[in-house]
Amino acid sequence: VLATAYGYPRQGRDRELKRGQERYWRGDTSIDELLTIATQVRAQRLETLTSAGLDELPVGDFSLYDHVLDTAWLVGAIPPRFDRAVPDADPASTHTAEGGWQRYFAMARGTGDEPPLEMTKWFDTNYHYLVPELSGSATFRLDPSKLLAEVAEAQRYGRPVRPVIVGPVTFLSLAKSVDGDDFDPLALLDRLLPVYAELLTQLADAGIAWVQLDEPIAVTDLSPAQLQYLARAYATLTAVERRPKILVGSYFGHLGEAAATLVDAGIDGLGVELTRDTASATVAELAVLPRLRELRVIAGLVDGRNVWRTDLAAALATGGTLLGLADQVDVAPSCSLLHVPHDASRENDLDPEVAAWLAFADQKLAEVVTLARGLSSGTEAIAAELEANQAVLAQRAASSITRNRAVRDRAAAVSADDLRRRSAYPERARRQHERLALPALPTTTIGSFPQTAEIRRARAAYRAGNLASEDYQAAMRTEIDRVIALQTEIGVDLLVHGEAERNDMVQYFAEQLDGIVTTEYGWVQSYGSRCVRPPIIAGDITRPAPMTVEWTSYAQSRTTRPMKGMLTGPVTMLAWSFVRDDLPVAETARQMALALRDEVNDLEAAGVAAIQVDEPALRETLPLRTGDRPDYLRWAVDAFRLSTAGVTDETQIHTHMCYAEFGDILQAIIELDADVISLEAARSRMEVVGELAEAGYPREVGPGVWDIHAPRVPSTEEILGSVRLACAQLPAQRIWINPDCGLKTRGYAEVEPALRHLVAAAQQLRTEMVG
Ligand code: THG
Ligand code: ZN
Repeated sequence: VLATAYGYPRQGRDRELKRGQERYWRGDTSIDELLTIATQVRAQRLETLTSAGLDELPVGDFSLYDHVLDTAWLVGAIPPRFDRAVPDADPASTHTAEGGWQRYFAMARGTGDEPPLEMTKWFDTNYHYLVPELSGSATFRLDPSKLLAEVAEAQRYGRPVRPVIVGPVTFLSLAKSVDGDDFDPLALLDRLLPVYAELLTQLADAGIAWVQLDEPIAVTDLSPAQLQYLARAYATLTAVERRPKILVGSYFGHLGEAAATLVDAGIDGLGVELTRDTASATVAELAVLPRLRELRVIAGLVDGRNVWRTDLAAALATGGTLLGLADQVDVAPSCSLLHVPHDASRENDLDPEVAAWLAFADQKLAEVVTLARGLSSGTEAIAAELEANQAVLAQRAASSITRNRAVRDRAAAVSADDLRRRSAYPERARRQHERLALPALPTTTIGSFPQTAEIRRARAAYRAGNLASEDYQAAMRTEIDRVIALQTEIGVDLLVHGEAERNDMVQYFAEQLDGIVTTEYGWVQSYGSRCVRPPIIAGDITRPAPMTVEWTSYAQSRTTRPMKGMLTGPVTMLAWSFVRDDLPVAETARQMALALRDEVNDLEAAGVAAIQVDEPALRETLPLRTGDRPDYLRWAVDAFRLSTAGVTDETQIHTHMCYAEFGDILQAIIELDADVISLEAARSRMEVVGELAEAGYPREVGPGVWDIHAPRVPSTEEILGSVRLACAQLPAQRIWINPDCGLKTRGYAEVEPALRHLVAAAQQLRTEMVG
């Protein structure tokens, strides 16, 4: 029984790589300096993996931007537009050539003229990958330089090395057609497979015994055609004469039918997820597999995407069941450790009780090694570890942090009435319109205003204890005054206070809620060089004091125009945090919703007439298998409604969503029963409005008319065009005019003119409506 892993965090313990990347992109260092930092980070990783005691080292998971982009490069799937954008790069150039790197980063970040590859969520995680672009005429060509160099580097550590590569079916399934919707990139499989075949031979020549081809797409609902592609791919690859043994990696769920398809195709091994949610399904699927006795199985017994210590005894029991079934059973985390921070022992400010429950990447490696030892040598060999583990789990289960009687009682008492507004929308709308007295086609923004260097400095100084509380308050109030004055002067109808006091929209609330801890060093890569520190929901959630009421009331006191209260919704709070594994997530959502409900009600009591509860992540945590979706959408919608339904008819509830295709969840969006929803729409030319109209969306909507993710200012004409498009599909009385998303990443140089254009468009349309 070997201990191994599929991947490890790649930004470096102190985010050295992030700093190196950003310096290089700014033009402050050469590519050689960046590559030197990358080499040091890889050495640090290999050091960690070997000294943790792994018997077989994963390699190839490191990346200077994204592993899907690396796969595109590996197989030569470079869109022609980037050949043109970086013409100096020799088309055959490898990562070792400067021109090659320029083109690589052009694909990741764009150039002056050429937008980058699209970015989207890696399955249901919080990691974003770059979407490969393929046309029907795409050709492939192997460039294994990066992988082979990393293999050679890892082989110096004296242990077997197993390259981990995105498999061909997953790669093509994640790619996007640039030849319209009728072209399915999977049709390119036969052209792609020879490149993978050639790679296998080169890896064999490099002394590689096992290669891992990851096919996480196989844990989603596959069509019969996709299953056939999977069968064809692995029948072809296993037929390659000179090759390492092929292990197919899967994670984020159980394999279903795909398991038998893969094994029938002749693969030599299978990596399967066996964490608490999937263990029983996976064991059942494996038990009936043909040829299981000939296979190597890597058992993903340690949850690779959450931060809790594993129940070692339970994992050993699952592993023990497998030992009777497969030829060789090894142990690993369930997926790459990319999704968790480095080292829990580094956190100094955590409640020591909670700290003992945590396992980040380094602690997970130790658990994997312990489990492998227990499975090969018997439980006596790890008696001390088991005992310590049981003590921690028992302490956690008995802790007052994980069970708060009052919270449990309140959650249990939630009734259907608590999820329902007092009146139906038409009556609410009448009262809200009377109270707010806004013009037709009202204008508003999504909440945040630019976070200037001055604001960041004040916040940092306050946190470091170098700015007195009163001085910080004064600085933030001055900023609020400024933002209000600007909106008033421009003529925005429903104002916001600008959120200068907030860092991250999830972290800000997490820091003020009990039952949630935040970390000092718990960085996780989000995309490229960008990282987040997800809060950790450790126990039952309570709100010790109002969180936003002071700031919002102050802002409202400074203007006669209505001010919108701004909150992050319960589903997004969970999606962007590490959630508990000792309570159903629906229960945690309900606790979060109750805390937010109190905040919403307090804002209302303070005289705030419109309250926005953002749910940008509602679509992102949609389960991968369609069968699991209704249940998720039920509790997610209920949590939103529980947060917002406590107000009177006169209080207008807004919500906001972005970064997603909404098509799959239109019905859920309607069921949220928000009075107004603002949605990202500028890039797709208001497509979502048509979808909403078709779905019978009965309330108000603000389709974004300004794509704030791009550094450009839309003209009044462009905005007019967008609003006219929207009004052609839904009644103008139900349309709002607003940007796509918050403005915190933009500068005032863009925000001011863009808001002026937005208001000018609204005014012109109102005149036309009267005339
Ligand atoms: N907050 C949280 N999670 C998120 C988002 C968010 N997940 C999805 C999406 N938004 C991810 N987008 C980003 C955008 C920017 C950054 C991170 C994720 C970012 N991070 C800073 C960096 O790496 O330099 C660090 C930020 C910090 O100091 O906290 O810029 O909005 N929770
Ligand atoms: Zn947004």
